[in-house]
Amino acid sequence: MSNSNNKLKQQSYPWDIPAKKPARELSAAMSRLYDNYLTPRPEDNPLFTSFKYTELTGFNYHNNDGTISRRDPSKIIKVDGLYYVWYTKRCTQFPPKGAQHCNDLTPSTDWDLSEISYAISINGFDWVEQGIAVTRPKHPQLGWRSVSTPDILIYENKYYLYYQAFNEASGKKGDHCPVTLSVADTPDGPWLPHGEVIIENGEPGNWDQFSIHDPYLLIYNGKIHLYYKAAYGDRPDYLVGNGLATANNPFGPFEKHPLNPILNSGHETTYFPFKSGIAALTIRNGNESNTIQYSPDGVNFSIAAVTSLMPIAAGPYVANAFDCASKANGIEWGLCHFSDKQARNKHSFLARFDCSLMVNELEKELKV
Ligand code: AAL
Repeated sequence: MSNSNNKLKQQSYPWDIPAKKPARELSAAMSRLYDNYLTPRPEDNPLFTSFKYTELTGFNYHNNDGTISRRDPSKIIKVDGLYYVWYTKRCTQFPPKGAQHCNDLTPSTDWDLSEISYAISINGFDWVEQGIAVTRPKHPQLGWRSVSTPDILIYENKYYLYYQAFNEASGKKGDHCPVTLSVADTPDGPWLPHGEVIIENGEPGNWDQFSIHDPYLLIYNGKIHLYYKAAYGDRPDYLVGNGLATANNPFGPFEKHPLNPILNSGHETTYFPFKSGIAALTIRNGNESNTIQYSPDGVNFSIAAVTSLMPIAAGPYVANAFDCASKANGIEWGLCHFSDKQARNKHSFLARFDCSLMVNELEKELKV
């Protein structure tokens, strides 16, 4: 390291933090600094980051009367040099009015009466909305009331969109819905709905008995991994867990992991291959909100870093989402949503986040 770098490091720390846990007795705080995080210095911790946000072009930010909403972006994929993202799009005559006052034209929540739209970009800042990928099917087919919160899987040259499918307005009994999927030969569709529930809710009394939300797909060690969220209790302080179900075929059967839930906190799901394991953004809800977690096996997660102002419903660009053995490892940007929650104009809009969660070059070369 050059002298000037040394000087900078010395200046940024009032005392020296050795890389290895010292042999002497330590306070609880100093002891967990070595035990609970990837490295004691945040600057050396590849899973420590802050986040910055940028407005996007192409999404008509200025229609703020609550009748148009874009939220819950999928992870981003790159096909033939173009970035693709899918997201919940609501375009209704009226803004959401709650479960008591909703009807065929008036949504209950921001994601009621929604469809799944998609957009493309060459730089991740300027997007061109392409239109609806998955429409609401006719009553009483699965998802007739709303389809929302998509994520993408590429498997053996086909594209699979997984999403929430509501058969009643969200909020009537709870935010209850299962997950289904549509399949296409190209990212531009046409999308053929499978029409069936792809993961069953848990048995009565189980943590995931009411909903399977936020499907998030990776291929890890040759298996399709579908991370999901389930929640119980009342918003906003309700309990949230994330679970894992795996399959050898995009249509299932998906087997829920016996250790579920595998995260005790978090809300929308954001996962990515990191080193030889899987990392997760644990964004809000729960004792471990505002943390970035790492698991060596995709199942047993520990806190790797604590951070703040995390992207809501983050859909990162994950270069190796379907090939965990690839050299590109980590995430640097993605899309997320912000919500305006005022009763008269409830809606959400997409924005870009940037962060620094890449395995560093040296580690990549050493294949840590
Ligand atoms: C989001 C997601 C799911 C929920 C709702 C829309 O933040 O967790 O998609 O159902 O809220």
